[in-house]
Amino acid sequence: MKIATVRITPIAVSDSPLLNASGVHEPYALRSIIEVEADNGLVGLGETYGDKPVLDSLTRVKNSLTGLSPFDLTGLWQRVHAAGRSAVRGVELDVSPGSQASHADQKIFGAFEVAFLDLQARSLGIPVHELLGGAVRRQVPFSAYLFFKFASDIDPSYQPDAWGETLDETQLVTQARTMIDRYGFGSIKLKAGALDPEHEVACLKALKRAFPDHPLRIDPNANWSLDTAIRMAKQLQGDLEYYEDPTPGLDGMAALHKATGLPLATNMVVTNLTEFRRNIALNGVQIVLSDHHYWGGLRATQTLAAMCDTFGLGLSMHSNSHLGISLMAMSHLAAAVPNLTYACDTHYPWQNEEVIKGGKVAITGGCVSVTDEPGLGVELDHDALGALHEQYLRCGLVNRDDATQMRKLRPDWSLRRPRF
Ligand code: GKR
Ligand code: MG
Repeated sequence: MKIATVRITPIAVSDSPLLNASGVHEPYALRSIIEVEADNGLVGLGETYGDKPVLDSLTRVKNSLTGLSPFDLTGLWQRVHAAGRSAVRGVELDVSPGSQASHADQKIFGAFEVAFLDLQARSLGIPVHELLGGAVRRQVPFSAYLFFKFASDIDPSYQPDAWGETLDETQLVTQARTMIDRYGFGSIKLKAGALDPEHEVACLKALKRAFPDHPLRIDPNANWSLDTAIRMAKQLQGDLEYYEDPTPGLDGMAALHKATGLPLATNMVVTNLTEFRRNIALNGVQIVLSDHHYWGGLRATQTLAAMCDTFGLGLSMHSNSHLGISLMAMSHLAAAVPNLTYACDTHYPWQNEEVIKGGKVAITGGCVSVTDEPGLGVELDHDALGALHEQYLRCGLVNRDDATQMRKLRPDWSLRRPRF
């Protein structure tokens, strides 16, 4: 079996005005959909970031893959390296590690690796979780990912969303209740770093009162100074499953852990093995959020999992806005990683559109099921793909830029990190 054609299709997916430390989500989230077609007609699927630097790199690599065996992951690495790193420079959004140029090769390799693995598994008639060594769980738990947000009518460029505004305790508890009723999530993550920290902590405490049995996480994306993070920690003692990236830098996180003893988690300061090694020396964070999109694919994330196991760190999973191909890649991976014991993050409930046949993947009892269907178990809906590609061309966005979007809505807003 040899690769005959590779197709990369950029798409834009409607998104809501979700707030974070860098500003607000734009009306569309950008993704790239990858199809790797073999000479026997089988197609492997992948999904990754849709920002221009990534798209350019994917496009540069894709033609060099023709003729390669989809089992030849070493050959894939060689072709990614040969295409060179320079093309991936561009916008860097530090709440979104995938946008960092330092992860260029891992990102591009990982995007194709998922499609190669999907193709391998399809050709063997086995699911990806089996290819990865076998499932330890068939139901993969995800957490309710809550955001402060504006109502969608804040600007006509947003599609109407039924979530409404979420800026206070009551609205946040309502958002949580809707998500938990709809999807059955058993744990909650609050995206913070957007509003005043005292207010965000009061909101988290309202969640604690409303959902006393749900483990809670708060993630200010390093928008709190060390002093603020310590002050908030005193109020949060006992409320948190883990405290995710409250303050900038590995040294800051190490000082915070020393001062508070709270379990700290990150998707910002341990994003490669060099940072992993430094973290062990500093005891900065105790839980690493994996993400195959920038760790270099599914197998590299299994290596990260083994490293966490060896060094006694916890393992969870990070998410950015994504669709079902990414969700299934995350789920097959999580199914095959024994020490991934925390519910994974997912933005999936915030997206209404899909590119896979049958529409949205079901989340039931807070979990995504992995089955024995070959590969990732999903097929591309070409009509839906075409429509979302048209949307990409129409919307005119080519890079994620939450700060510029915030300034459109709040002209006096400026980006400061840490803000609080
Ligand atoms: O979508 O606004 C967002 C998130 O803040 C995302 O960009 C982060 O990368 O979810 C992520 C996180 O856990 O930091
Ligand atoms: Mg995070």
